[in-house]
Order: sequence, then C-alpha cells, then structure tokens
Amino acid sequence: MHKKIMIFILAIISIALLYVLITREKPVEIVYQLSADALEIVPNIEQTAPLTHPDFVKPVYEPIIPEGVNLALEGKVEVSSFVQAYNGRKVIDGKTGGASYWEAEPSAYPNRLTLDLKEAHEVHAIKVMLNPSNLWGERNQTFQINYGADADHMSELVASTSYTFSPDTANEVVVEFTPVNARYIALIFTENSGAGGAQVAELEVYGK
Ligand SMILES: [Ca+2]
Repeated sequence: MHKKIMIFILAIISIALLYVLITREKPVEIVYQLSADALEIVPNIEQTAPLTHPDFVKPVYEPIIPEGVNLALEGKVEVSSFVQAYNGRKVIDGKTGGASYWEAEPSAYPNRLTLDLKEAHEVHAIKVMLNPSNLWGERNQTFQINYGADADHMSELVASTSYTFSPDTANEVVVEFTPVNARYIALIFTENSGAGGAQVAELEVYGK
C-alpha cells in the first residue's frame, strides 16, 4: 500500500513538471522590419582594382637629374673628419645604399667636404643625396657652397642654407646656380638635425 502511494506521488510530481515545461513562457523573438521605401539602394560600383582614399596616396616623386654630366665621379674628396668607415670617398662611389655615406665626427662643426674635379669645369648644379630608404627619416642639413680654382682660396657660391632631406623626395637635394668655372667645390656644414655631424651618401656635381 505504501509503495502505491509513493508511485502516485511521483506520478503527480512528473505531471506537474511536464505541465511547467509545456506552459513556461518562451523567449520572445524580436524581428525588425524596414519598409521598402525606408531603404536606400546603392548601386554596386565598378571596381577592377583595389581603391585607396586620395588622402592616403603619396605623390610619385620623380628624381631630379640636372642637365649635363656628373663630374664628381672622376674627382677626389677631402673631408674635415669622419667616423668609423664612413669616410669621404663614400660620397663619389656612385652608391647611396647601405654604409656608402660620409658622416663627420659629432659636435665638430663646421664639417667641410671638398671635392677636387682635378681640372676646371663650368659647373651649374650640385646634387646632395642620402640613402633614399624610409629608414632614413626626414632631417635638415645646413651648408654653404664654395667654389674656386684653388682649394685654399675659394669663394662663396651659395650662402648657408637649411635644406630638407625627406624620404618622400628620395632624400636628395638639388641646388642650381649661375654657371661658374670651378676646379674645387666645397660644402661647409653647420647643422644636421638627424645626426651629430654632416651626412652625405653621394655628392654629384653637374657641368660641362
Ligand atoms: Ca656613396
């Protein structure tokens, strides 16, 4: 008899649980609907290549090549100082990459770079280059340009000026001037915002 009561109670509990499961509130599914006239239909653009926003497009820099011939490659260089292997000969080896640059001793201004063209030429432009890589960040270098027939008696050709070297413009600076007859061209540096002394990867001198 006792067993029957237990089975009866269990049956009642089971029915009660079943009732609760069946009748419990189901989660409400919310569906948003937009009417057709609330939608803006945008036609698919014709795209055949990746698009870049114009604000992020860098203008292409075309290296400046002055008229005439680069006479510096046949010349001879003297510098007021240099550090480690970054000696003066590096500015006329035709290379701007890697370790192929001159760097003057730090805090030893003025830093002088003198190029002997071995004979007088009519020259009208120089190009001063650093490594064009982005690793060489923007810097300003201030230098005066002198010229002459005699290394010990040079005249001012271009007054001291601060020039910006930027990887956006190939880290190069071209200075053009009224043609002069020169055997020697000298750059006298008094400032470099990117290092303790002057830096030049390549010095080109253009003339006839
Ligand atoms: Ca070089």
